Amino acid sequence: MDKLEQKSIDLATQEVLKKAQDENIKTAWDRLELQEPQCGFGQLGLCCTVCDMGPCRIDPFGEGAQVGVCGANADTIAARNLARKIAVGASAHSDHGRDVAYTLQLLSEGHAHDYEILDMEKLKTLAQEFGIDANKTKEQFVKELSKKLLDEFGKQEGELVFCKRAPKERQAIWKKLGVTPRGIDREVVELLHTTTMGVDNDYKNIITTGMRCALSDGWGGSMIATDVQDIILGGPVPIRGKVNLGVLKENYVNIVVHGHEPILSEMAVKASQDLELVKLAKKVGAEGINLAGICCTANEVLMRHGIAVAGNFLQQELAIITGSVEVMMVDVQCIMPALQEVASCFHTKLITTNPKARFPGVTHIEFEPKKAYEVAKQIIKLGIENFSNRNKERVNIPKQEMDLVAGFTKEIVFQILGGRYRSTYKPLNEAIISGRLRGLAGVVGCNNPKQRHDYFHTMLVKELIKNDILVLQTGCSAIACAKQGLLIPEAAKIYAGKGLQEICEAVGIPPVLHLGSCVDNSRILTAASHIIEEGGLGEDLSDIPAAGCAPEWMSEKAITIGFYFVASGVYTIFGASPFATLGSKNLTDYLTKDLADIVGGRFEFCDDPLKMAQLMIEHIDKKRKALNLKPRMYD
Ligand code: BF8
Repeated sequence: MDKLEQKSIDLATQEVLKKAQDENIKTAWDRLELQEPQCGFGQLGLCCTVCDMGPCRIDPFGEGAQVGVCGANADTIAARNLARKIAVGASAHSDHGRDVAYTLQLLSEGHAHDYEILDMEKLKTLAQEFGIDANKTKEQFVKELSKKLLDEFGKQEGELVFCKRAPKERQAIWKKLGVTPRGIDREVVELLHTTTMGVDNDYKNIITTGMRCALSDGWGGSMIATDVQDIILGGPVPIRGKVNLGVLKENYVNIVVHGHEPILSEMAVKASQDLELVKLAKKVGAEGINLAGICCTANEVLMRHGIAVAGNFLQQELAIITGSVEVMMVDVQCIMPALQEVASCFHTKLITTNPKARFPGVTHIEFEPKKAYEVAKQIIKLGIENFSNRNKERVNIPKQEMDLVAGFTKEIVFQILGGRYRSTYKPLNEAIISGRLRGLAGVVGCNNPKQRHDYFHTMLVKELIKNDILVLQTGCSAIACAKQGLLIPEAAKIYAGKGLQEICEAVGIPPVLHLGSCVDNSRILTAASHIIEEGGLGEDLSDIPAAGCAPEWMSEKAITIGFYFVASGVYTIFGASPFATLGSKNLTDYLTKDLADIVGGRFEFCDDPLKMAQLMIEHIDKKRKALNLKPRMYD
C-alpha cells in the first residue's frame, strides 16, 4: 500500500492529496505528521489545565507525580477533562437548536419572511407535546410553541419536555439516578462548574453530571434542532443525490456550503436556482451555478433537496484544492482554521456568515434570519463574480461520484414499512422478532486523520449488513459509506445478508439508511422509542437488539453523542483514538463495565473495524437471547 492509500480508501481523496503534494499545499494529514509524536499525557487524559497552579500531569507509569498541585489524582483529572468535552459538545448542538428555535420565533412575529411552516403535522405534534391548546390559530400556535421551545434552554427545574418521548422504563432509570435534564443551559453550566478546581472530585459523580448534560443535548438541544428544522425547512422524504468530489463541475460556478446550521444554506439552495443569478453566471461564461456541500450542512440540504455532497470532514480542504471552487461559505462547527491558508493558494473566496465563527482577514457577510434570502443571493453573486478569476490550468476535479438515497426519518420509517395509511412500526419490529433482521446499528461520527479515512466506517458497515443488521447513519459516517455505494437500494443485493436483502427488496430501501446530520442522531432516539412503544422488543431502549458506533470520531460533539446514547441504554463503541480517559483505570472500567449495570448501556473502545462489528453482533445476539428470540432467520 502506498502512502496515499494508507491515508484514505477514497480514490478521489487520494487523487487530490497527490495534487496537494505536488503543489506543496499542506493538509490535515501533513499537519498531523508535524504534531507527531503527540503528547502522551494529553492522549491519556492526564494533563490538567483547570487552574493556574498547573499545568499538572500525572505520571502514567506510577513513578513520578500521582497528583496535581491541588491534590487531584488521575481519576479526577481524566473525568474532568472528559466531562468538559461533554459540556462543549452539548453546547454546540444545543446552541444550534436555539438559533433554529429563535428563527421560528422571528417567523411567528412576522420578521423572517423567507421561511414558512412547511411541516404542519410536526408542528401539531410538538404543540401537543408542549400542551398548547389545539383550538388556537396557527399563528398563536407557532408563537406559543417557539416561546416554549426557547424556554427549554433557560428552564431551572422540572424536566425537558422531549424526555417524555423516551419509554417509561427509561424515564424511571433517569429519575432514579437523578440525570433527567432540567434545562439545557443549566446542565452545561453545572457541568462546567462542577469540573472547575476544587468542586467535584468524585469521578463517578462527575460522569453522572456529564450524562445529565449529554441527555440535555440528545433529548433537548439536538432534538429541538431536528424537529424545528423539519417544521420550517420541511420534513425530509427519501431522495436521490450524488456524493464525492466529482460533483464539482468544471464549467459551472461552484459554491460549497460547509458547517452545520441549514438556516442559511437552505436559502443558498433557493438562490442558486434564482433565474437572474443563473443568467448572470452564464454571462460570465459558466453554464450555470452548482451548489454542493461539505459535512453536516451538506447532509441537511441533501436530505431536503438532493443537493450534491462534495465530501466529508477530511475533504473540506480537498474541495478547494480541486481549484474549482469559487466560494466556500461556512457557518459553524468542524470548519478547519486551515481553510483560509488553503483558499489563499487558489482564487476561492472563503466567506464566514456567523458572528460566532470568524477568521482573521476573511470576508464576513453576516447572516440574519430577517434578510436570509438577500444574504444568500449576495454570497452567490460574489461566487459568480469570482468565476473569471479561476485558473483553468489548475483545475483537477476527480471523476469519482456515487449515487445515494438519503432522507430517512422516524416518520418515513413508519410510512415505508407500514404503508402511508397504516403507519406503524409493526413490520420493523416483526422483522426483528422473526430474525429476518438480526438487529439495528447506528454508525455515526467523523473522520480523523489518525485513522485511514473512510476505512473504518465502510468496513464496519459492510460487515454489519452482511450479518442482517440494518444500519442507520448520520454525519460524516453516512457520507463515507455513500461514497462506497452502500446507500443505494442496489447495495442490498451485493452486500446484505439474505434477511436484510429480502426487506430492502420488498420496500425498495438501501441496507444503510441516511438519517441526516449529527443533530439528527436525535431521530435515532425517537425511532428507538417508537420501537419499544410498538411492543414485542422489551420495555426499555436497552432491551432492543441494537448497538452504536463512532468508528472515526474526532469531535467533542461525538463524545456528547456517545454519552447520551450510553445514558439512553445503548452499547456504544468508539474507534481507535484514545478517549482521553485511558490514564485512569478506574474511570475506564467505570465507562466500559460498571455503567452497564447503572444505565443499561456502556462504552467500548476498539481499533479494528471487523472486531467492532463482531462486538456489536455479539451484543445484539445477547439482547435477542434475553428477549427469547431465535437467532437470525438465515445463517
Ligand atoms: O456534526 S460527523 S466531523 S461534520 S462532528 Fe463534524 Fe464529526 Fe462530521 Fe457534523 Ni458531526
